Amino acid sequence: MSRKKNVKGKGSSKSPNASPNKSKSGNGIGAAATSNGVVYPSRPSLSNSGEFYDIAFKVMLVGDSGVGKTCLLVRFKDRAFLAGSFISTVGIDFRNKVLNIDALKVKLQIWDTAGQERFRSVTHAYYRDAHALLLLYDVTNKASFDNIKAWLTEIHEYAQQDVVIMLLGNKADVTHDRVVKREEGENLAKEFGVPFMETSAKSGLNVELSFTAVAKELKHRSTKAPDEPKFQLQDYVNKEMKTAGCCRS
Ligand SMILES: Nc1nc2c(ncn2[C@@H]2O[C@H](COP(=O)(O)OP(=O)(O)OP(=O)(O)O)[C@@H](O)[C@H]2O)c(=O)[nH]1
Ligand SMILES: [Mg+2]
Repeated sequence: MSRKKNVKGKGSSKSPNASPNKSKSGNGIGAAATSNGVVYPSRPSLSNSGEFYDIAFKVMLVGDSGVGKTCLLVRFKDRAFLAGSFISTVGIDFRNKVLNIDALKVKLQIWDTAGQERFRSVTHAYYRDAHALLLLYDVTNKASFDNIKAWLTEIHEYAQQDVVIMLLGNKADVTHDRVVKREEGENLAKEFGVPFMETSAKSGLNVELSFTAVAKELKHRSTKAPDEPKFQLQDYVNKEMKTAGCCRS
């Protein structure tokens, strides 16, 4: 991802849904039908990156400015870390990535929002189309953790009721400046009934896992037979997760 400042997704001609008011079936994802907001192409479709996919979902990264949303996305998409000076996102941007989930090609269209207060009205408009939200705080920034409750209130106000939410405590690679304990994150997540993980965009800790887990949950919801048991997102994450100090990428 370019670190240049930009106001909308990478070139509105490439944006599948530059206007949040467009219908999902007309958004260029290659959709033929939608159900519960989930996009089903009638046949495998081609994403902007030239990759075929069977099913597509929108995921949004939200949280205070500086918690590492852009870095998390760049780590996931490009397997790189944006070190150096911090360039705050302006408005909203997106990247696509196709994952292989249980023999299906699942395209995640990942929206990277600006955490700064002044862009809040821009990002509110995108919430209602999101199938999943990754809500980040920074383990070295107490205020970003304290603001999680306010973010959840905002999410409940603007997002779909059944949106998948996952809480991520980012920058878990930092040891000496850590001010939020892992247990505090776990307890907050339990209080609000959302899955939780610590991540590091720098080391790659749990980055792939956070997106894969969400993709699995969304894929399972959209393809599961009525008598099939629900996918247990937190159980899956607990099984796969590595804790800070170890090194899953
Ligand atoms: N140590 C460490 N630093 C990180 C990590 N993730 C991000 N950073 C640093 O934190 C700063 C902010 O990262 P960004 O990804 O730009 O933050 P953001 O959440 O996108 O901020 P806004 O765009 O303003 O909302 C940058 O200087 C990054 O290098 C991480 O996992 N570990
Ligand atoms: Mg950013």
